[in-house]
Amino acid sequence: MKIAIVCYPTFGGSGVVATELGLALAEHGHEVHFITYKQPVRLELLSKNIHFHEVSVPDYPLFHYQPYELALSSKLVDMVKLHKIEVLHVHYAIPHAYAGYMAKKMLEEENIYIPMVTTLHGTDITLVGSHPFYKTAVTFSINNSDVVTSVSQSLKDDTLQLFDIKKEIHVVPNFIDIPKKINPYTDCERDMMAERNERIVTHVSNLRKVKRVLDVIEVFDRIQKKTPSKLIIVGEGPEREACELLCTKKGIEEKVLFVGNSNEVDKILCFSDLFILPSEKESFGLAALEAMACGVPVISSNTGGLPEVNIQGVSGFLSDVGNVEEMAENALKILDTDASLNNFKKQAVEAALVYDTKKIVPMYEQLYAKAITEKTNAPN
Ligand code: GMT
Repeated sequence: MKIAIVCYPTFGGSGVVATELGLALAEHGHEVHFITYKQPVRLELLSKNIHFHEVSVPDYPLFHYQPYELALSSKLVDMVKLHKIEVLHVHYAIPHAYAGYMAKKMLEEENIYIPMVTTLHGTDITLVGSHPFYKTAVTFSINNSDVVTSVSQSLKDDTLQLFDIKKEIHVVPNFIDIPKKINPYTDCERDMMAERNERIVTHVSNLRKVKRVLDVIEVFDRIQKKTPSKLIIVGEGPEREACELLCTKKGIEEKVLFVGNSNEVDKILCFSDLFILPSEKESFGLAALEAMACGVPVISSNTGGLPEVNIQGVSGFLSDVGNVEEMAENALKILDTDASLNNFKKQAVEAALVYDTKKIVPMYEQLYAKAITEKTNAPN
């Protein structure tokens, strides 16, 4: 199949999933065209099956806001015609599903009928999309997609509750290429980060309020009082300064490393002993799945799709949002002895296997094939 993927090219989970999907589809022999404003961060190699088309929005002084949707829909039309693309897969409803719909309509004027698959990722529904400023357009875009998928059952439930949805929503969970994650590094540079007797605790996110990074510090503070440890915080975002201040206030600044955005998350995870994700909302929690795939047990909140990923008492533990005391107690249960830690590490990998690329990507392939057949048979 010839597939166009529209996504955010940044460090966010939706862009990561879209990129990994494109790479897996290309490995299966499909021709994949990424269409976005920048080459996606995890897309390092272009190849025979992988193409990248940049959407440029020239600055024009009349525009207070540059019209990205307009440029994207025009680019989609041009690329579909040029490369004979058969299916559009847009990740994140805003504004991608809206631009995709416009592209479909423009193509129909030329008797080209192309199905659009929209994948809902979370914040496009729970945080931004349900805002009254966007809700009408988001509802319209979802209802006018040919296929709608959500990355967890929890997100499907939220979408049905928040919007008036007339389409079936297929749950296609996020995934990870587990074999690529198992022990990919021989030179774990653990010694650069911590002493031999110290446990390494990690958090990866975009450090937005919804991630409750201050809770990470609170949990870590309680851990480090009981067992020698270091905290590594990966990512950049608006909460960083408040986190640094809290570390200083608690006198633990020497034990907390802020490493910023990184392309070496796997490397950091390979020497981590525990991952903390105490988010306020999380439709899936790809970061938790990545940690588990690298053999890192997870302490998380029990919000949204996290209970579908992190299994209580198996891959880690879940607590109510904000219950930092319980999170710390559970963390210490995991870190208590080498035997308990090794057990949780093993179980974390096993729990992650449910979401291996090999199991999930065929679900998308089947949806594409069905959508293409239906569109070819009965254009509307
Ligand atoms: O919250 C983020 O980290 C970014 C956001 C995004 O849009 O990229 O992540 C959302 O999509 C990810 C991939 O499907 C999910 O794993 C995250 O749980 C989800 N974030 C939220 O729901 C807050």
